Amino acid sequence: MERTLISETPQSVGQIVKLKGWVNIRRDHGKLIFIDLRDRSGMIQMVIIPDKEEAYKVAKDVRNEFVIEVEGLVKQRPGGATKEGSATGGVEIEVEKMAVISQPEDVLPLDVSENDMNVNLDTLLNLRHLTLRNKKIKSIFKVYAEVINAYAKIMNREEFTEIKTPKILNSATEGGANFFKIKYFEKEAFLAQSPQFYKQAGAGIFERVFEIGTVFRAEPHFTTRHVNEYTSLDAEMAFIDGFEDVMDELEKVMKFMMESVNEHCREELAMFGAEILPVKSIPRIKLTEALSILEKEYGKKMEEVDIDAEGERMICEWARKNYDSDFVFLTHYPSAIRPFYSMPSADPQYTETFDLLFMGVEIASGGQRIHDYNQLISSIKKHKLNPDDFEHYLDIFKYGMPPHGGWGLGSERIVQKILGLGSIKEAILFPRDVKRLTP
Ligand code: AMO
Repeated sequence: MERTLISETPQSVGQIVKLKGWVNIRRDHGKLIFIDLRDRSGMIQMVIIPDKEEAYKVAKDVRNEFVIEVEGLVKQRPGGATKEGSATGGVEIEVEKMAVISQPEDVLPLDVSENDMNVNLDTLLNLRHLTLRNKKIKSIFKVYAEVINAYAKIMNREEFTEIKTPKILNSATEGGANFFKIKYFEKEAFLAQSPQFYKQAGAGIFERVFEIGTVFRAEPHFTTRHVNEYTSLDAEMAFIDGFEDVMDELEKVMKFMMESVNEHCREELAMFGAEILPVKSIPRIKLTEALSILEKEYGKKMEEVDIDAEGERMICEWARKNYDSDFVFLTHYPSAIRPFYSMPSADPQYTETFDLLFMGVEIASGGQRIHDYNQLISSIKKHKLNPDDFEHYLDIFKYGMPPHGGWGLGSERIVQKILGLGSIKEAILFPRDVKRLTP
């Protein structure tokens, strides 16, 4: 008999089906044994009665997380209602045959059958292979997959070509100190902090490129929004008239992404009590303007022209109040705090760059890039870097490069914020932080 998926059982009422999956939980009521079976498509309640002697014998030894195979009759449940804490809804299985495929070697260190698992972050991550089996925790990654999927879909629709760029580099892309140095045969190399140089090269070839790729940051701090390895959703587009074009495009992307999650992840959003506001026109505010709003409305004064995590939270609160928007662009960051490749504004103290904030946190950075070879060399020098270290990057601009710009968008922060997760690490299957290289 072919395997039936749990989600397909409502179409098989009155028939015998074969199911395979994990025992989510087993409950005994008098002589009856109830098992909630879990497979990739859902969960279903099964009943084993003593009359089915062989199946009953097997069921008596079955515990949570056993992998089993059953054959049984699909029956309409009385009232057709979903029983709280159990499974599928309208149907259940009256088991005829049961066999154990695989069983845990050890006593389970925790129970993953609960709807809300009350464990601390360390336990959640230390026992990741197990905790990820929990329905609610697993559902985070359904939303994650939808975010990635939607990104690829909209980028393709907008005629961006998907590229993959190297992650082992001979120089640090973003500068600063947060790069990992590695031993590369006889040389030293760097792990890519972003695909910046290569996506710009891509824009000089394909006009429009995007990448979904792993990047590495040697951030030494513990925060709820930093990890040392994350998946960046990058884009670069040529023939722009200014960095407004880049923001227009990113706005389209965020709108599509939020609509897709809303449409395809209803159950997952409900589990987290999450609500996504429709994305309208995203307000664009100069950083200097944002700083005066912070000072006037929140009594917060920054020492420099820059914004910190608290300021970002406040500005998002302000945008929600004044624009009914969970998103806000901050624009025109000072050149001193932006990478050397950023295009200067008419007032060269500032740059044609932006950050996109979402529900209190920065999720993307981007802007227009310098495309003139000589201007780029002088910007490298102005940032106290050595043009000799950027020989191959500079080659991109030697042979005709159109005006271009793009963004880097942190995929995990989007999911963290949509679902209201306490830490970004909850939105990563196997996260890496300063102390964590396992599991
Ligand atoms: P930036 O360094 O601002 O820009 O990074 C872009 C976005 O990546 C995410 N991000 C992180 N997520 C988790 N952990 C981290 N340690 C971390 N660091 C960054 C954030 C951030 O907004 N090349 C430029 C982008 C560009 O201009 O195209 C860049 O990498 O969501």
